[in-house]
Formats: sequence, structure tokens, C-alpha cells
Amino acid sequence: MVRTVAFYTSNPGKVEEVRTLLSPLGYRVVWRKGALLEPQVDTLEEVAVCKLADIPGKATFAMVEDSGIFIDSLGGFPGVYSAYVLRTVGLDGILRLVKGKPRDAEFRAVVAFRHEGKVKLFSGRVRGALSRSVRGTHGFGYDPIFLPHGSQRTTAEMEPEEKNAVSHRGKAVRQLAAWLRKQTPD
Ligand code: ITT
Repeated sequence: MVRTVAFYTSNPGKVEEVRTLLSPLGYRVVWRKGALLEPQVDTLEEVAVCKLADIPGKATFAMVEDSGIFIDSLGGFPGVYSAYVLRTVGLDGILRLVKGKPRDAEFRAVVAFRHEGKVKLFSGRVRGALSRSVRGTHGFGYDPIFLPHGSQRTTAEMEPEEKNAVSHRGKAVRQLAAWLRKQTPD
């Protein structure tokens, strides 16, 4: 029975969101803290598969997640480099980069899950736009500048459940949950 999922990530915000999604379904999410090897490759899928391969030991039910924000008018930048760009350019820097340009963007997430030696990938996307200023205190990363489609509020101005209902991660993790249920019928 898959009831405990070991989530390998350095990002506590991701853990909180995944717990909020999986706990009500009866899955325990254990945080395995640490930075995993992230290669310079073009897609979130490739990064996620590499991160999974970097997990120490042979934890049976192990998961990693790779995500990023893709800004249409910047050709999808920062995409797979989102974490690096956040650390270096920062939110205000990103807003300066899109000044005078269309602000449409999307978040994407790829969850990679290892189950009995097999690797499964689940992905999710959410379309939206960049806000004009940094707003809100919830969430993490780019949340203070991302307006999901149809919302006047950034994801940092939403409660965690509200963000999970529309987010890239919420979509990917709900697919994972549906797949887990099929592996372990009650
Ligand atoms: P890992 O250890 O899991 O790799 P990380 O934070 O480095 O954690 P990524 O390599 O997947 O994660 O980089 C994703 C970047 O995009 C990172 O800067 C996140 O803060 C940001 N990001 C991803 N999902 C987000 C979300 O739901 N809200 C805001 N920012 C997000």
C-alpha cells in the first residue's frame, strides 16, 4: 500500500502545498530536505527525472517536483531557470524585464514519482499574467507577482487551498493522487 510518500525538495513551500493536497486523501508526506542535482537541460521533465535519479538510497515511494514560470513575451524565460533567476534578478527585476510588454505567463510543474523501480511523471499548468507590483504574503517564490487567469489577486494573496485549486502543482499532484488510488485500492 502506498500510504507514505517521501518528497525530496529544498523548498518547504512545495512540501506544505503537497501535504495540503495529499493528507486529506490519506497519504502521509515526509519531507526529505536537501538540494538535488539539477542539470542544465531544456525541459522540466528532464530536470525532474534527473532529480529523481539523484535521490540517495532506494526509497520505494519517492517523489520530486520541478517547476517554473514561463513568460510569453520573454520567449518562455525564465522557465527551467526560474529558481536561479529569482535568486539573482528577483521579483522587481522580473517586473522591470516585462515593462511595456505583454504580461501573459504560465506556471508549469512536473512531478516525478518512483514506485517499485518504475518512474511516473505527472504535469500541470496554470495560465495567468504578471501583476504590476509585488503583492501578498502567502506562498513562496513568484507567488507575489502571479495572477492566475481571471483573478485580480496574486497567488500570494490567496489561501493555500485556493491556490492549490487552480495551481500547476495542484493539477499535477491531483493526477498523482488519482494514479496512487489505482495502485492501492481500499
Ligand atoms: P527543489 O529543491 O524542489 O528543486 P526549488 O525551489 O529549487 O526546489 P525548482 O528547482 O523547481 O524548485 O524551481 C522552481 C522555481 O520556481 C523556484 O524559484 C520556485 O520558487 C518557483 N516556483 C515554483 N512553483 C511556484 C509556485 O507555486 N509559486 C511561486 N513560485 C514557484
